[in-house]
Amino acid sequence: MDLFSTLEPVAELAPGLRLARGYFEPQEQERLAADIAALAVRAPWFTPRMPRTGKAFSVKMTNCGTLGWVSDVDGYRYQPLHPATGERWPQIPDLALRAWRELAAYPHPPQACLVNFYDVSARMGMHQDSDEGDFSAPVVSISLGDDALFRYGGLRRNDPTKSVKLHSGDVAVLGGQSRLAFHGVDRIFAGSSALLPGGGRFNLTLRGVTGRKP
Ligand code: MD3
Ligand code: FE
Repeated sequence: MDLFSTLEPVAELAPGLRLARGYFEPQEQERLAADIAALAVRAPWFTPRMPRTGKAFSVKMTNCGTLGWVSDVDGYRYQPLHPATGERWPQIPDLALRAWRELAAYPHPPQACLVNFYDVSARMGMHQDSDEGDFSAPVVSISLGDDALFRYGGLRRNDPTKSVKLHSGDVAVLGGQSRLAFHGVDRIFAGSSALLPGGGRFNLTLRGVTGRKP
């Protein structure tokens, strides 16, 4: 029994923004990382692009669940099929669903799980997660692999920001007053974790999308 992780509190970083440090034990992190590697064989990584300009994101993405988030020149949207294969997205891994059940405080299972892969040079600019029709569902974020420097602010782009380092196994819940807070990833710390064979970071975000059951 790992007393340290058992005693680690779920910290509230801002109203509605909770961080469960070390929620997943190392063995569970291994299993979830393997699930994601297998998932990415069936639903290959794609490079999202900015609407209008077509500029590529540095992060690679795939999805699991009923709906997946995609972005291309036509815009951001949720869709039931992979943009390249035309197949439905694979199921959300059980361990990720367990985190949602234990931490989301929401009566329905998630409809979407966006999976981001950051190589050590990838970043994500400050943005709001506002493509979901239902903001009563929180966003549950799972970090695996290298540490990330995460930045979050308020409801306006120019509100002051704070930074926090996210480690492999940490789970953040973005709900309540923080559900629409601006946030982004400023950097990945190369070599900080041995979980992913080639280094880098996976981030899973579980989401409700339509306010209906999946
Ligand atoms: C807000 N992903 O895919 S997860 C996204 O780490 C996205 O890949 C980021 O933003 C990532 O839309 C962040 C969501 C999240 C996690 C932790 C937070 C938002 C947060 C901590 C504080 C504030
Ligand atoms: Fe986001």
